[in-house]
Amino acid sequence: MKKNRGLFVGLFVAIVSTTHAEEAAKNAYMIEKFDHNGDRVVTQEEFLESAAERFKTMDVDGDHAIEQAEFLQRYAEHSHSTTTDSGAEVGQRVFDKLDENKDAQISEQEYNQSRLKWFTEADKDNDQRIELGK
Ligand SMILES: [Ca+2]
Ligand SMILES: [Ca+2]
Ligand SMILES: [Ca+2]
Repeated sequence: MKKNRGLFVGLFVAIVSTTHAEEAAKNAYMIEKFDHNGDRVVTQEEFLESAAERFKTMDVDGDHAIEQAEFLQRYAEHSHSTTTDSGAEVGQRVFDKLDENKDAQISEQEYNQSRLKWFTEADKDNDQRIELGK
């Protein structure tokens, strides 16, 4: 992963991170992950559907909140240790970002909000669809 090669590379990537190629790669990733019906377009509906599924899988005890332990457990299972950071540290950072009101759990609302933000950022032409090159 290029962003882990060090500070200078990280800085460089930060500066050029809005290049077209990177945007396209991001969209391709989202399409690969979230396009359920295979039309190479991710609609907001498809996106939120998989967000809801994901939330349910992570919410092991079914109380409609992802506690820190649930999250880190899940994160550790799915992250591969290709970075210099330990999976737990990265997981903790992601958790802190998602847990907006800092009550040590991620509510469905917090989760959906962050997903929606991600979607909106990727949806450059603002038509509620993620497509390649747009
Ligand atoms: Ca689709
Ligand atoms: Ca829970
Ligand atoms: Ca919270």
